[in-house]
Amino acid sequence: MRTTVGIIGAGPAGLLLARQLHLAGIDCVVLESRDRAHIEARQRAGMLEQGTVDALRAVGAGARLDAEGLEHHGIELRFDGTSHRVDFPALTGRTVTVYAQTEIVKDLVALHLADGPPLLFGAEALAVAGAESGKPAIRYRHQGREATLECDWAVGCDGFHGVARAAVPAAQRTTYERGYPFSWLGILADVAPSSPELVYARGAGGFALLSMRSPTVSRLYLQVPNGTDPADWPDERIWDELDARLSEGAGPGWTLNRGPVTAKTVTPMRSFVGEPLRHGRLLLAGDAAHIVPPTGAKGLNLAVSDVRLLGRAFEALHRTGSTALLDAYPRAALHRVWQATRFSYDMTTMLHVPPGQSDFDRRMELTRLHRIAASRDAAAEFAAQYTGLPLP
Ligand code: RFL
Ligand code: PHB
Repeated sequence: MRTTVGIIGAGPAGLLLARQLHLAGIDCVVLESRDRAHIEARQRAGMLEQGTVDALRAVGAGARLDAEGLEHHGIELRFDGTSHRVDFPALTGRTVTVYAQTEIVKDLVALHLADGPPLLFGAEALAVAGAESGKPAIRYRHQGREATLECDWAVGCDGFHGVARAAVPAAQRTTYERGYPFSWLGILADVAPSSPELVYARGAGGFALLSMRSPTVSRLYLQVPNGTDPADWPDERIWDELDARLSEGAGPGWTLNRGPVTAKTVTPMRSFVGEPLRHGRLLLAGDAAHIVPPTGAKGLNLAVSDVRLLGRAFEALHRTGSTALLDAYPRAALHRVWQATRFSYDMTTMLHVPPGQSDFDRRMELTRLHRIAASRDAAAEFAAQYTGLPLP
């Protein structure tokens, strides 16, 4: 098989890039190792920046998002026995939208299958060869047989565990990485959210987050030790711990709504940036290139901003023959990636309680939170990062 742009991975990054290319009249093929049901059910992110919403609308994936997405004007921070609301429109003129990644993937897959270029499910990329030669070739296995996708450009949108990153020779790769001494236990519950906006809480016992998927479905997270087995957390224990952490600092009369838990997973936390984002005619985007801890809600938004830049760059190449925007992609993408990496790191370290934390470090965390509550400038910087920096 031959195409102009070979895309590995049908997560949000690969699907959105394919849609952008298709609308610009550029041939592409998407290879996805899993099946459709699997990628449409994978529970992940939920908070979209304005730029992400705009990008989805621009490719025709905005109808259900506009009907069902929940526009939010702020978040609440609870810490040290107090609560502070960060008002996004007042501080930045922008809002954010709650709409699950599962729904974005469903919307993009439906568009793609209706009139899009080939999207092969169960097609596992094995390796990318020839990136430096100007004729990349993606070797993949589909329906028990090995085949090759020859392309002018290969784009690795295959997530953190994908194969594309490995095509950059080790001697030319630099990896920046940091682990964290805690994980998130996340649940979905069939119960109305207990607050109209997201609540990020730093309780004495650790971090808790109250989020949502719809007016009748809550999404909640708890900081737990690394290596936690979800089986050790029966539903009652989760609700009790969420209640304890979220109630500290809540106003009088606030209660946590409890309901049937329909999903329970543990996710470790990591910051990771792999450079370069380009090797010859191979480009990397989204989780294939970088990972942030979910505290800043940036992973999905970064994946989308990477491919917005790439979509524009391929369009310019197609129209004018110039690779200037493709040449500029790594620098432009990495600027945002590092800002989001710093923000996610700050939010993570400010809101979690690592094991054995010293009294001094605890006071430093609380002092950072108190500064956001006390200073409009500090709150405005926080809000600008949370709602998303503009694309260059
Ligand atoms: P994805 O979504 O991981 O998609 C990659 C796709 O590539 C496929 N793939 C391959 N296909 C062919 N051949 C191969 N060899 C392949 N290897 C992999 C995979 O099956 C998959 O379909 O990456 P993308 O598109 O870059 O999107 C990034 C986002 O998914 C990610 O940043 C966020 O979901 C991160 N993230 C979260 N972000 C938030 O902002 N808030 C969250 O609450 C949140 N929770 C999460 C998360 C990521 C998680 N991961 C990666 C394990 C929870 C989890 C569990
Ligand atoms: C979510 O709704 O899953 C979510 C929201 C905000 C975050 C992380 C996860 O920071």
